[in-house]
Amino acid sequence: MESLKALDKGLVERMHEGMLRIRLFEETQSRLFKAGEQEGFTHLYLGEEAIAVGACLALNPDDFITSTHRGHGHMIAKGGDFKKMFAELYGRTPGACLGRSGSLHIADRGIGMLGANGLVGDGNPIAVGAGYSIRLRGTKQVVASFFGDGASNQGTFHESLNMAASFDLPVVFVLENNGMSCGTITASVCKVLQNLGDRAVAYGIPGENIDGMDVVEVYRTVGKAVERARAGKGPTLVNCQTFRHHGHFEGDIDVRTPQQIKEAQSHDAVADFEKRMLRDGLATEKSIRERRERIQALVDEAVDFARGAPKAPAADAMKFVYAE
Ligand SMILES: Cc1ncc(C[n+]2csc(CCOP(=O)(O)OP(=O)(O)O)c2C)c(N)n1
Repeated sequence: MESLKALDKGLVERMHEGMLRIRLFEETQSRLFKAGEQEGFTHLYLGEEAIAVGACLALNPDDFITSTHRGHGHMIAKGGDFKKMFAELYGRTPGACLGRSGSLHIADRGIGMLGANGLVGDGNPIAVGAGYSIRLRGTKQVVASFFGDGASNQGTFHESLNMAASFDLPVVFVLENNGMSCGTITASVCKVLQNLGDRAVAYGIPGENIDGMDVVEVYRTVGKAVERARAGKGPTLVNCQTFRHHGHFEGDIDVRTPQQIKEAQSHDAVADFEKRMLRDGLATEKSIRERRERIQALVDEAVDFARGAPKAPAADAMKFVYAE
């Protein structure tokens, strides 16, 4: 793999830090959820870390993202706060959405995270709306919309890309192509799975097909698309090939064979990046271990905070449903 030496050392460290933040948060979340500590569902981002981190490092703090049912990774990469996130997953009042959303609709407008989404494919029209608001307000912001290969077969994909392209809106469509849509192997319902970026041709916009396991490739490709969007030249579609390490949600019956799961888990964006850092003299075993320990301590502190926080009161459930 390409040397990391040509990159700024600080950038390499932010890439590693970002992916580890997601990895350790999600591994912990997997354990807690399976132990029955939280209600509802949780869909993990494990394995796909390089996409959220590479894409969000190409954004500015005041840019926006829209997310999916697998949204924790996106939120962390955009600067999400562990305490607010775990409190949300536990349904507690200091949560990012006051404990009302749980995992599936977690959002934080303060960092430009417009929301995870229980409806597959519905982040894209929200991103187009945000892009339109940027146009109306005359700012130089950009929106990155994350969505899956399953979502790319929804009608909202066509409507969103067509509208964003027609109006040259500042949106980057980041397709996370893990080849699965719940228990459906997407290749069985889609003939162009490996090259979903080619669908951009239908909208007259650039399309890319890249290795979503390489944080550097994601950063560069999304970076180019962000620059184009910021310059008023319109949207880009970036298809990132990736692997999800766990089942569709925690506790489901993974339809993949043990062999397929092993194969998926053998592709590891974090471990590969660490090997490159060691090879290129940008980290030592010790510095990697210390970074892991530091981040894990922050995760554990956030879990303790969430466990000890008050539950969102059921009597308030209807509050904030309508703007007052
Ligand atoms: C509109 C809608 N249809 C169906 C579902 C059920 N569902 C939840 S996740 C999912 C698969 C999504 O696959 P993909 O977009 O590839 O994302 P991934 O889970 O692979 O990250 C489906 C069909 C839903 N939540 N919303």
